[in-house]
Amino acid sequence: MPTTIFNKDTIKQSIINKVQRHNGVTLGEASNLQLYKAVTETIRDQMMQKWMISRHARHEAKGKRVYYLSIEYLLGRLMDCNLINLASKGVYKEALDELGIDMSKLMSEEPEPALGNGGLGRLAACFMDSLASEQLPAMGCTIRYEYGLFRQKLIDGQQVEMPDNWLRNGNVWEQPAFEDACIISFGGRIEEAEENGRKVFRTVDADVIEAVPYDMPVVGYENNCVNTLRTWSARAVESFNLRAFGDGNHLGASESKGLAEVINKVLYPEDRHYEGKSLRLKQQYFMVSATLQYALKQFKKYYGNNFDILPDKAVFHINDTHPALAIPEMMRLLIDQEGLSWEMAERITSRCMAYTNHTVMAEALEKWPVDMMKNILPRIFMILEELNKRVCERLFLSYPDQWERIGHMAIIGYGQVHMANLCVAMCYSVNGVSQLHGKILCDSTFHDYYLLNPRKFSAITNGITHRRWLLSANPGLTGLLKETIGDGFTKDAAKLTDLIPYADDAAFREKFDQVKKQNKERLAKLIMDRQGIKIDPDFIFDTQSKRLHEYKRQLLNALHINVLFNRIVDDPNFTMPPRLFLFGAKAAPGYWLAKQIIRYINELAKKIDEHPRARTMLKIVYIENYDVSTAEVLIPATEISEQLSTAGKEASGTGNMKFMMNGAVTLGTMDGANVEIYEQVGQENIYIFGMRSDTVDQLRREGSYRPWSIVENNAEIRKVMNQWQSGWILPNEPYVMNAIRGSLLEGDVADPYFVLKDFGSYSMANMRIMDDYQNRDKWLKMAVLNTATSGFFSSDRTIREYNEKVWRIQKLEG
Ligand code: 26V
Repeated sequence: MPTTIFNKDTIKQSIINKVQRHNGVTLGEASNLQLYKAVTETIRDQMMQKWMISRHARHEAKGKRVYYLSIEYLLGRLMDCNLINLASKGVYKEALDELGIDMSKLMSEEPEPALGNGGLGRLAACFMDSLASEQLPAMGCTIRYEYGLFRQKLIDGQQVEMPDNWLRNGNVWEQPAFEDACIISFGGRIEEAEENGRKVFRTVDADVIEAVPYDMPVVGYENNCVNTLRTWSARAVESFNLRAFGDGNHLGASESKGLAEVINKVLYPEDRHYEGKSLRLKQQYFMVSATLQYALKQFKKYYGNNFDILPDKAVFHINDTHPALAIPEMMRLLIDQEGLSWEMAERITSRCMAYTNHTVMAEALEKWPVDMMKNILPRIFMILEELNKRVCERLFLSYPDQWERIGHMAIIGYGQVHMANLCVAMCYSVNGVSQLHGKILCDSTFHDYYLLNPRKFSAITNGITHRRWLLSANPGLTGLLKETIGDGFTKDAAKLTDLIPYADDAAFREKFDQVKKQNKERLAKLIMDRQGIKIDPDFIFDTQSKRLHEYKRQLLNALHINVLFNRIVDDPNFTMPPRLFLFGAKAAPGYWLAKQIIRYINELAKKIDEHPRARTMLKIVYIENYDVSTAEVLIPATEISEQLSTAGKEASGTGNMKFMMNGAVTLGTMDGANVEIYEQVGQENIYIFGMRSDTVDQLRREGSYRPWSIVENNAEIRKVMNQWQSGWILPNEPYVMNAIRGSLLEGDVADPYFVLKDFGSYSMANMRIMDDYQNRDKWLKMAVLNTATSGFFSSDRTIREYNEKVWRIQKLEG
């Protein structure tokens, strides 16, 4: 097929043409936004061409494809990463320079699609990049939220949430695919009838809406694979339009304008408590039903009704339980629409569904009230009941008379539909996201299922795309690495180990340090521009950035800073290397205590700034609105990476990997992927503190932990507790610090995350890290070795592991 060549001259011409045709202005008159559109549309043209070629190649190959179902994709800006993957950054830079356009300014015009909360959504985005780079045919599927995660403002040190209207100026990277629109029904009644001697079910009087896909191309790194991220948007169906669908199932359906308007309006900002909100259930079903209808339509185009081979052609990956309704929905489509028997449908469904768990926090495991499920999705609920009956019958054979055990494993029990049990019972693969997390799933969370079928379970350690988190975010380090070890690592992150010998090369260490210095200055500028706060690039940059959550223990960090402050104030001879503590974290809007912790950190920052000696050694900056774009500047500037979660609670963590890759040294617990960072980098290049997860469990089981006794035995902690009580901070709102103190010392379960218990060990690790920082050779060597051994954490490796262990799809050649 004829293709367009994109070289410097055609790129320049395309940009000039676009501003003329679309905006009726010359290049000189065009606004930044107009220029941004013209440039990104040119890039898009280039991607479109590849997309078409790639689609043809995929259709020819007729291979298996993964549908990665995720309620969140935390994409971040796309312009730079797309250029990098197209291998076109250089030529666009030249073209733009010649046109007198500042490329980095244009990049900052792009609104970031924040269609996710944190780790889970960002992982899905990294996976899309790696799937294309590994040339594996995949479609990511999610919701086209009109409002992404809220924007965080800090007003008087408090979080205030603002809407994130990211689509306001359009989204150049997406393309509607109206031809794949489909109908989704909610509510209604089920009518049973006989057809050709077979019992059939019809939903009548349902509310129906239409799902319309918007597709975003995902380009592989320097290859010809372009996958699709499909985001579903809702629109109201007109009744005449509905008849045109000619679908008997929807007869007597009513239009539902209201629902269409709200269903994809906003991303839920919760990342903690599961809450049985009916709109959320509708969002989940909406996305899942649309995706499966499309997938079956595609399948039938090639293979007709030969559904037996569906598991050889498609695998549906359920990213946490949020898309778990894919299981009963696939059953519904196969039985009600395709006329398969229950047994056939169940066998096929269970052979094409795989599940990843991302949290063991009990309160985050989704359980929907039976009544809600029955009302909103009556047919799905019938299927769940039948599935539950059959699953429990089978469990009874393995665990005769063990009703309590079966009750905990059941899909429906105690008036709720248990989504994790649904996934574990019905998927052919269940995995955790780090080795420790995988072990916890087998040993405790899903232990009874594990005993029945151990081979179903695995652990696949998370990863990050080094293209965004190294090549794009840290061009300085990338340049230095290329001149030192060649550019092999850009294709294969494992080659970063070629850097190991350079840890002993003083001249190289010096250059490495220079890059860090420049990145610190870049961050200092961002903080000045955004928040008007001046920071000194000669301070140690120490960062904790992640969602705000008690188990992640930002409070441990803050408590320790408070102690350092007291040491300085109480002892005029006390000195320490000047250290900047950076925090970046959003709290779920309804998570009151988390929001108070934000206030505490900000009030502590003020206290430090007010003290003439403390401020020469300490500084806190709470970075407003921590998002992907901010992380891309923050992480390369960081020297100490704080990973403080209570052992056993953080499934993996992925920020930890990004910091490591950018040469930060980890100060952390033996939790999640920190354990594997420790194994890769070696014990002398990481600072580990705190209880191990087995000790944490034991202490909790014994119920013997008394945080008070720690306060009694530790004068420094006692002093802080007294400050909190005395009104030293927020004197007019004593309940704030009282609540924080109460969470550590009062109630049924005081200090549930062992902040006080781990404090001593954390404090000692901090002393070691400060000593070592002053030994420049030692420190820089550690920093270099962190980058050099981070290749394992490339999501390319993770994706290859998923493919070997779970999906088994064929790579596209070329
Ligand atoms: C929890 C909930 C609870 C119910 C309401 C909706 C909702 C939405 C998100 C979450 C967050 C829990 C899942 C999650 O983000 N887990 C994180 O996944 C990362 C990628 O595997 C992993 O690195 C983090 O350790 C893990 O916390």
